[in-house]
Amino acid sequence: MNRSLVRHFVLAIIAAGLALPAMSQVRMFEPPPTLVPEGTQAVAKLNTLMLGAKLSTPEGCEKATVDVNGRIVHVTLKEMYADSHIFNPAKDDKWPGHYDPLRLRSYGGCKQGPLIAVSPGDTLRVDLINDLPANDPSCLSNPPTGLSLPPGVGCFNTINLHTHGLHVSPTGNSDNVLLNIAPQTRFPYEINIPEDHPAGTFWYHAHRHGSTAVQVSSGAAGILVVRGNREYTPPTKENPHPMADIDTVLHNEKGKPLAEQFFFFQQLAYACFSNLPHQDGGPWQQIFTTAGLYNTSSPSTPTSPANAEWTCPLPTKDNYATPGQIENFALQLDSASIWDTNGRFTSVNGVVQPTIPIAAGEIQRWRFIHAGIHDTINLQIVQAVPQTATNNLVANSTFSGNRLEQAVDVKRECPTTPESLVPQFEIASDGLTLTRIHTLAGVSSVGSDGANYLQPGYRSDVLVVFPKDGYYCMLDQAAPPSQRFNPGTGNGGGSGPSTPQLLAIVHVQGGHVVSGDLQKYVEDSLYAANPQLPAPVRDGLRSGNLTPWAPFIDLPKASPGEPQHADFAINASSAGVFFQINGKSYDPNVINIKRQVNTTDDWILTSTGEPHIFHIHVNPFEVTDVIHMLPDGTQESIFDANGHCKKDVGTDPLANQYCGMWHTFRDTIFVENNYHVHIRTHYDRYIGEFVIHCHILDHEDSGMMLNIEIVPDLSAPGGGLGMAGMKHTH
Ligand SMILES: [Cu+2]
Repeated sequence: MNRSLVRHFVLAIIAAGLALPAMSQVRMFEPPPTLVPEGTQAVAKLNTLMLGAKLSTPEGCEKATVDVNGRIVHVTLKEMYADSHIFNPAKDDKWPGHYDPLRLRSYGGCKQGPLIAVSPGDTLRVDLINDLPANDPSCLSNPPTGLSLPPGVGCFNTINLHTHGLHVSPTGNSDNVLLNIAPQTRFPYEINIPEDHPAGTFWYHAHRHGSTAVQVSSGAAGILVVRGNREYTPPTKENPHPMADIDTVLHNEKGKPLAEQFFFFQQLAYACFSNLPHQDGGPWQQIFTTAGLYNTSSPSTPTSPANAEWTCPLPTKDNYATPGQIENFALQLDSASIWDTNGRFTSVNGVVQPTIPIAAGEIQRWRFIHAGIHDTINLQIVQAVPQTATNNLVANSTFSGNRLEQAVDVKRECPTTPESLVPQFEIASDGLTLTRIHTLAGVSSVGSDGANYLQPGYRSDVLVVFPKDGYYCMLDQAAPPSQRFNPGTGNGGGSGPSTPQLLAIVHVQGGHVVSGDLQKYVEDSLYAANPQLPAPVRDGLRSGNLTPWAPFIDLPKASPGEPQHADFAINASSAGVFFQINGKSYDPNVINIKRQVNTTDDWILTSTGEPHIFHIHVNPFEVTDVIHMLPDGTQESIFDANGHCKKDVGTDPLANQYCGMWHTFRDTIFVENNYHVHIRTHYDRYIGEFVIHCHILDHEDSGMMLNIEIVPDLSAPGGGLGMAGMKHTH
């Protein structure tokens, strides 16, 4: 640690001691950091854009800037190391107020980047400043041995920016993830959002191959919301499905927009290292845990430091403890089980287990964004048992201890039963409005049945309403028993925690009691609030029909030809472990798939060995079917003729997360073993080179990615690009 780092660290300790709340104090929900535009014209526009968003300047945040001038939204965004803190309820945490110190690479210096709001037709300009140190040992041709970097992983200070889910150009200085923005340089992005772009919940994150997981798991990610004000207009012969935005329907009878909240879920995988001076092989080799120092020689036995919770001791002159950092890919990220064992908590807008207030009977739009890199979040909301003066763990937000210790309290205070469950009324997935409200409800012996299954990269917009006063728990339900991590055997991991985890507390107070069916209450409220709609359209709202506001209904049949394939597998041989799609690890110099613009393809997605998560840039896809491949060789759709999950779906408890996806449009999808996920996509409008990859981001960095190029004309020389063979050999 050099002198200026020591000074920063000391300042961080002082800040922790003086400014942070005590352990027993409720941590209030914080909206995401939001930019304040300069200039009156800009304020006027942003006020209409950022409905209800509270301005916030969380500690540790360096101000990014935004300037709105007509249709141009100009954001200056710095990726930098910044010091901040995060709550850690572990009993042995020694930091004042249980706030561990962090030093993370992030956009704007907050634990997440600022919320960026745009409208269809806007130009989003982002001046991305790479303020990370130029001295980057992970980028040397011979990196320090202590980093144990797998092939292709490294250059942790080289960055770029991906607008996840946006339908924009993937080339030049638009949404181009093949760029390498070097430390101490600046890059101007110019992203033209088409006039016909759907409104919805999107996000942005670092996507430079080899450093994506390190950066995203440390906060180089933020919310990108596209707001729309296109009112319903009746179809015409020329335009059978005019674009209309669900935003124009989500208001009360007086026209006041429904309050909305963003939940940006992060899995900040920080560890505190013991960096000995002049250590052989460089720093970042030893992680403090409750079972001693964890390093690459730690065994995989249940009692090993490799399976123990990470700790952050107060620094002394002998322990050489660092703040919480993300610097060692192999130790911190590259494992299906690490998030379940490392003792870290999934945070919401940078806060661990915050409390969010809401009135009974108030319908709100909650926008969930899974910005983690590896672990599923099985999101359910349940009513807590009544809180009293002597029994007030939920009311005072004083669940203490690690996740295993908290699990006992969580199960007692937040029981998951058919009676306690609060349904979620999903109106959009991956930012795209659904054709009908998808009700997430129902509890089985698995506990997570009917949960909102959020995989890394997913977004889900839900309407929520709480029937009466009291405390409610937002839970990350446990993975199904067969998928839980089992130390020592190497089984499982990744599909959720091994015990239910508390994500947030909802405090319902005031308002009015809702008795009876909550779905009917929500649908009737939407009906009552929208008398301007033609009768049949308005009537549809009363039965959950959102088709007029869904940007996509059904793609026409695919163009002639064989379907495309993406088969994910981790292949081990004597030569090493390879993360591959279609038997190949990522090679930036190869175009793996070339297709023609304005054509439509069917794709079949498969995973071998363990599940992976398919993500494609630029164009969303339609889920056309999910086929179960039975051991006897027969194949069976999980859906019935009406697109509902068949009753007996699966001996595989992970397959139920496809229920509700039939013919929905998405940009990211879970691919379970022994299932064929059928999708259809139209390569609309944009040509150029972009990527398909596993959204388990440590898999992506390790090679689970391929290049696809969309060309003007497949049958023309060079794909019709005019300069055949200019760049790539095949
Ligand atoms: Cu994967």
